[in-house]
Amino acid sequence: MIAVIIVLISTVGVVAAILGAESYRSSAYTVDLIARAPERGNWQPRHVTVPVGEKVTMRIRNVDTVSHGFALPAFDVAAPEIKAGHVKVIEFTPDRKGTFPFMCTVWCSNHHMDMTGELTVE
Ligand SMILES: [Cu+2]
Repeated sequence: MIAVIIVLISTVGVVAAILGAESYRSSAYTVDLIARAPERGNWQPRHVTVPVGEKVTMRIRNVDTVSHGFALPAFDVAAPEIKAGHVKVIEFTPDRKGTFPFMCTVWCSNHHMDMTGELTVE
């Protein structure tokens, strides 16, 4: 019993250490973005604020039943197709302040054109 507990504790320790190292490595600035067609919730959040000059890691999770795409033209970054249930990670460093649109690039529903959001760099 004690041996089991010791094994369990050391396993948890290793996992925690890996997770810790992982979050440290992408510590610059991480944004989690959920993709859904407008009638099912749209981008979540629709407004993202990041600091200028910092590397941004964006994790885009498509929790929908259809494919979506992501484009942030101002900084020339995109994830052309994110299939249902998939996650794409993109990285970029915004070098100027302002508010810039991002949008879905896959025709995902009749409301596809409303699948937009804004990135504010400050
Ligand atoms: Cu879409």
